[in-house]
Amino acid sequence: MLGKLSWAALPLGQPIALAAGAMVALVIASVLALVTWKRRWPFLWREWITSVDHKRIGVMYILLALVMLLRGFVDAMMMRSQLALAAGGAQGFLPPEHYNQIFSAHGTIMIFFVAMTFMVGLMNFVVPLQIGARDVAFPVLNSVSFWLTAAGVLLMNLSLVVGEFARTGWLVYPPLSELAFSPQVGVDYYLWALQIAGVGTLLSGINLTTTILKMRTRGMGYSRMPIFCWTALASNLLIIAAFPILTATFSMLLLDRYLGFHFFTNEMGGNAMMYVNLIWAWGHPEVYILILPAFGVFSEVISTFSGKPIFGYRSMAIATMAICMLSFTVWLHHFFTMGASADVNGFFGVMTMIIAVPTGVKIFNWLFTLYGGEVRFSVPMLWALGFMGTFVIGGMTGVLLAIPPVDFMVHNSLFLVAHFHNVIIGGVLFGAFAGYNFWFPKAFGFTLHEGWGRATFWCWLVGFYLAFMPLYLLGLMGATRRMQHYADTTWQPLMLVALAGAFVILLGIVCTVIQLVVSIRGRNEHRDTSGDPWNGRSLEWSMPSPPPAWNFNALVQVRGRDAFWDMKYGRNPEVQDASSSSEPAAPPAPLTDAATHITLPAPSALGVVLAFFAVCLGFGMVWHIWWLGLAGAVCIVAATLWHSWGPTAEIRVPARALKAGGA
Ligand code: HEM
Ligand SMILES: [Cu+2]
Repeated sequence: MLGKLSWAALPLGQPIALAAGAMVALVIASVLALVTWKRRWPFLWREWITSVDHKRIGVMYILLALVMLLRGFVDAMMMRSQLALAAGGAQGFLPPEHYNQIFSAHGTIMIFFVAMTFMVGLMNFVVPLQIGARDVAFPVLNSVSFWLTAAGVLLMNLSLVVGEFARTGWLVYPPLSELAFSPQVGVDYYLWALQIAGVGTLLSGINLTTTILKMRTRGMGYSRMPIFCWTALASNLLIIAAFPILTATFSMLLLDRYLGFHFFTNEMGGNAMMYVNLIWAWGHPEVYILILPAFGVFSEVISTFSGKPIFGYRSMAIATMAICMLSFTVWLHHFFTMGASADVNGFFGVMTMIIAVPTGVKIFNWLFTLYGGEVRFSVPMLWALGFMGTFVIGGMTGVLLAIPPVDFMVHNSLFLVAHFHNVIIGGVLFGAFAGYNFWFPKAFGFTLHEGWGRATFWCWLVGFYLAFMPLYLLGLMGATRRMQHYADTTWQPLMLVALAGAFVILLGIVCTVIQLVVSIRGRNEHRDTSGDPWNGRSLEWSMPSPPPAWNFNALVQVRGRDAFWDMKYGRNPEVQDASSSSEPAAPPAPLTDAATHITLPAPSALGVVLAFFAVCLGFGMVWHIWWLGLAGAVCIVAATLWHSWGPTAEIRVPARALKAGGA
């Protein structure tokens, strides 16, 4: 009846996991109790859980990412402490089988549920506003995407208390992840959680791509889209192209594990190297899925806080699309040591270095945007400047790794760990924080506290350098990644510096939380009544903060780049492009589509219902509770059909209600 599930699945003998599980359960229980006590369930259900408003969904994605950042960071602190202690004969406090789960969970959570989730959240919130649309192309599907991501998060975190997580690293390479070497449920948790979340991501990619292609307001030609929309377009095209590869690869591994197939085993014609190729055919585009929207955020932030249009708009858009294409031609640089010929390695090394060219173009464009601008050092701008220095270092060590002979020396070492944290923290995470501080007032109607924002930034910046620069040295000294202890005690001082750095980052995380709390409590002093706290340039700043559910009372006609700047100050000669010269420079005329009413899709429970059944499906399959898995699958299909053929619920907002909404 319960498959492999028994009391033995609970971590009763592991005090750390038990305490962590109890803590999480306590926090969740108190939140639920508080909501019940305050009688907020109807409100939460109606306004958030079933919301199909892209802005609310974006906010929920970001909240989820911030919570998962805490979870992933706890893992990081444990690993850093372990490695600070376990030198020479010492074994530290984490036994190997536990340590292996921690680095696997850390990597998986940070990539899929922090970086990815944060970026998808930002794109959801911002893109429709910037292109002048009322919502994404498929609002209900958007909610489904979010809830499937949340289902993946829940399933993966369940492994903390029921069973265990994979011990294989965040990409579960076979043959280690095959049944013969990982007979427990860890790899299954990983696979089902990411399959479910991955479907959500793919749907969201389709949704946002369609939105950008089809929902731009009148006059918003491709060459007038804000750069963030260009990067979002590139990122979502990559999602559409890459995520099916991930799903197919995981499906093959699932078939190996559940039905005795031999795609990636060492016998019966299986080939583990095929897995490594496939997973990186998704994996390298994935890093650009993450970094491109961050580049977009920096473009918006740098041009806004320099008071200038972005320098080299056209080259920026072209560089973005070039990176998008090239990202599919470099995957082999992740396994130069696997045994391809020198020619093959050479080809992929050169292709990798070529990507540095469009990236360099971007860096220079940002520098020239700053040059001669009236630069304001507000919090989002600090993140952007911190990014420029840090990311360049990370990029350069990346070029080093792209040289196959060098990679043979430092592959699988802490040098590599330093490199990818250098680009992921210095690029994606800094971008996420820049965007969070930049668009927060738009979402909630008040700005975040400046002082605590600055403190957050400096802690992360200093903490990052302290925590990761030593890893470059350690890597060159021979320290490998994924090791639980080491014999060479000369490594220990650098490990201690890295631990100190992690503590400084911890301070940064504490500052983030304080910043949020202080800002919410002082929201009346920090009200943004103008809707345009930063003297913004694109359409999202043209409406009140927070925007009404329908975004625009009247859809606008766009006559050039930096559309809102135009509306405020008239045409800016610098941003005129050839295609617009024939149009008269009249003030933008609102289109009167809202003469009688605006139609909005009604809230829908489909997303949360599907997520519930998806968790049943995943949990059932992980524990071989076949009836539960089957029931989950059948209910998913049934609920989808029921929704598709059911009546379409809509809300009509009459025109006279719009005046209250503003602009
Ligand atoms: C915030 C501070 C962070 C610290 C102190 C930290 C620390 C670490 C450590 C100690 C490892 C294990 C290295 C080893 O195997 O020896 C690791 C691995 C990893 N980290 Fe982080 N990390 C942080 C943030 C992040 C972020 C933000 C991301 C991505 C968004 C990330 C992604 C990864 C990945 C993918 C791995 C590889 C896991 C594996 O080996 O399978 N980390 N990190
Ligand atoms: Cu790569």
